[in-house]
Amino acid sequence: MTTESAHPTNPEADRRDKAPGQTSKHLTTSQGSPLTDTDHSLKVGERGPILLQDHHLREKIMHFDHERIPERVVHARGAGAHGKFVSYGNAADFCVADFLKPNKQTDVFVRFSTVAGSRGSMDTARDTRGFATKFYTEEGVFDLVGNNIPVFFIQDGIKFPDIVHAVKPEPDREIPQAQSAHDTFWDFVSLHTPAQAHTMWNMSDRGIPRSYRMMEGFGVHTFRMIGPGGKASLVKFHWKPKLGVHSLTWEEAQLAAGADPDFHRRDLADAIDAGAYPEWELGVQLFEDDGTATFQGIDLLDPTKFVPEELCPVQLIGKMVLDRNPSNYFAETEQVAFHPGHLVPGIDITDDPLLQARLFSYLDTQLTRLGGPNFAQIPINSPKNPVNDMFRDGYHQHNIHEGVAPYKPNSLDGGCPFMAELANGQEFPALEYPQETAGTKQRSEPVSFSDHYSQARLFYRSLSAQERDHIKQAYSFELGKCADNTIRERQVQCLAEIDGDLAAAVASALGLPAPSSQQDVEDLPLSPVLSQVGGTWPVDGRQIGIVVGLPGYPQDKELAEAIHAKGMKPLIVAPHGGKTQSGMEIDRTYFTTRSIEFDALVLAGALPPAADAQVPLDTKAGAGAGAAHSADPRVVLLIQEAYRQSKPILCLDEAAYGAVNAAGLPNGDPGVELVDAHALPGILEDLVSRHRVWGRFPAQG
Ligand code: HDE
Repeated sequence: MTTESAHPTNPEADRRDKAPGQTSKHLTTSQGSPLTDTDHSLKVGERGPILLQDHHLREKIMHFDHERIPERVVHARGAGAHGKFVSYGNAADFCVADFLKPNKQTDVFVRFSTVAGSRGSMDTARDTRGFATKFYTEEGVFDLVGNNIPVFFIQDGIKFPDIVHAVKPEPDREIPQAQSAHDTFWDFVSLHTPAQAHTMWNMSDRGIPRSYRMMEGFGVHTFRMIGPGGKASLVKFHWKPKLGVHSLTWEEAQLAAGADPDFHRRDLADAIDAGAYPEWELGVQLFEDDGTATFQGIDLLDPTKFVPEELCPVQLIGKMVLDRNPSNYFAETEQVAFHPGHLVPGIDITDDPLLQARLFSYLDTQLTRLGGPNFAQIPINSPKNPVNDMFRDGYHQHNIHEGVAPYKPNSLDGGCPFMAELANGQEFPALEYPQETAGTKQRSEPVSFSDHYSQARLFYRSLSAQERDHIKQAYSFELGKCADNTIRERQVQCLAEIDGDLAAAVASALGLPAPSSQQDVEDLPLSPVLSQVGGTWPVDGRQIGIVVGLPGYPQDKELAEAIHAKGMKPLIVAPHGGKTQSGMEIDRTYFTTRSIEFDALVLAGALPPAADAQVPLDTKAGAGAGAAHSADPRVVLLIQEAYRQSKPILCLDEAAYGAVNAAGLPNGDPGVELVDAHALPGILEDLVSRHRVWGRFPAQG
């Protein structure tokens, strides 16, 4: 077999040829026999029939017929990336895990996902997002399988099939896909009120993230960390995104669902390709393990509760950077198998009844999904440290084990493998913390799990007026899609327990009477840190549409370079494809573009109607109806949408400002400005760093 390069000018193709399963320079059967024709089946004469003896045909079709595996029951739609985690070292004070030692670097693979939709559903559904991280540590794999929302729908794992059946498409017609806006979901959550806090987060802007790169992550459950000397602490895990928490508007989410269903998947891959590597810091909230599993009245074993950062600050213990896209979606992102029980010495579980049920589910589901018990041998799941597990045989066994005694104790294999010992003869810390447990077997829940509303109220009231408006709209939309009036009324009653003003606004949108609260819900101190409004964040990889007419804006090259120098990604939008007069590649045309692609618009020069600005050729041309003919109606639509989505719109000259006038925007609104070309990059950076022009619309409530 030769090893010389088959593709001297194409190293990528060369690399692929050397991947397992691609080592031959020419096409072969799966058994390695050379193939000279894969275009014609073996027939009697030119016009058939086909012969059963055509092995290549049968093998090719057989393999194709079995290319699919069952999608995940939940979290089926996802996107992944490889990266590195570097520990700051400060966690070594309370956790003996090796990967948390100072400056230790660990490979990671992360998979982000939506929960409800099928594998082919749109990315921008209103939903919780999964945030699952696999750390390939030297002491084995540690999986942190969390979400972008710190609270969960249910308190006990036995309710998981109920909530998932309720949110999935209704079973008679299998609609709607990837949406909670339907009767069965609201039926369940309005009856099973522990779900109200999570539902409130879903209806907030957190339910429609702008990007996976701009989401927080949470371990949700309380975990236990074991420190030096065996001292235990309780912890809650947090991921803090470098780019801040940022969300779509509902209009953007809906537009993207049609115009670019791969919106988040593309954003993640593009950012990594462009070198704008997504970053998060890992943090923990640390609580004393005093046997009560309670912190300031919050039951730490109740996964529908979170601990506000104002009460217990997050200590940052390391940084994760995602710097490599997967080479093959199926092999890596689809086959990766996370498990909350994949733990390393120093990190243990607690008695959270949701977490405990998960420990069963994630092994069990792989038997069906990955076809047997050997899924840990699939490369993406394999630990990167040496393994010696004494498990044998089973479907898809790839290892050729040696020895005759895969049992313990044995003498025939010399007693191997031995129990784990550290180099200095000390034992590894035990995987399990020696916790005393006693009690009566019973099916019940503690009284501390019975408050279902106070944290939903705390979350809602901690947000800005604009964010609260979005929540009112989200409930009005979702419940407006329910057909059963009893369900709507019951949910609006739940809202009345949370906030009277919210309940009244949603009731009015639905044409229902505003209910009054029937319970005495506690007013907890607010947590302003929950709001997305008010901060400034790096602008890395944010997309700026530079809209030009043709032949183009004379300084478009300098402008694009200046925007790029600030870390943002300029995209030239012009009437048709090709290049502008200065030689700039045109990235989008008026025909192909949509507002969701941009975080801000720069309008350069006059933007008159292009030749194809006709409704029969481009329906978007009809959307600007009524606008003056001084600007292309597709550009007018772009401006109007960007305006509603509270994005900056900067004009480089009076001619460009004409398009703003044609769009009917009020003069002098925040973030709609005529600016000098030299000042533009700085002004743009400042506006984009605030995520949105929050002051554009007066808040309703
Ligand atoms: Fe999961 N969950 N889950 N879950 N979950 C799965 O495991 C399950 C729960 C979460 O990108 C499945 O391998 C039960 C909480 C993420 O591959 C399945 C219960 C949280 C992912 C499963 C829960 C999560 C999953 C589907 C209640 C947030 C995607 C395929 C006891 C802390 C991981 C698979 C990925 C995936 C079951 C509760 C997050 C069916 C039974 C709480 C991020 O095993």
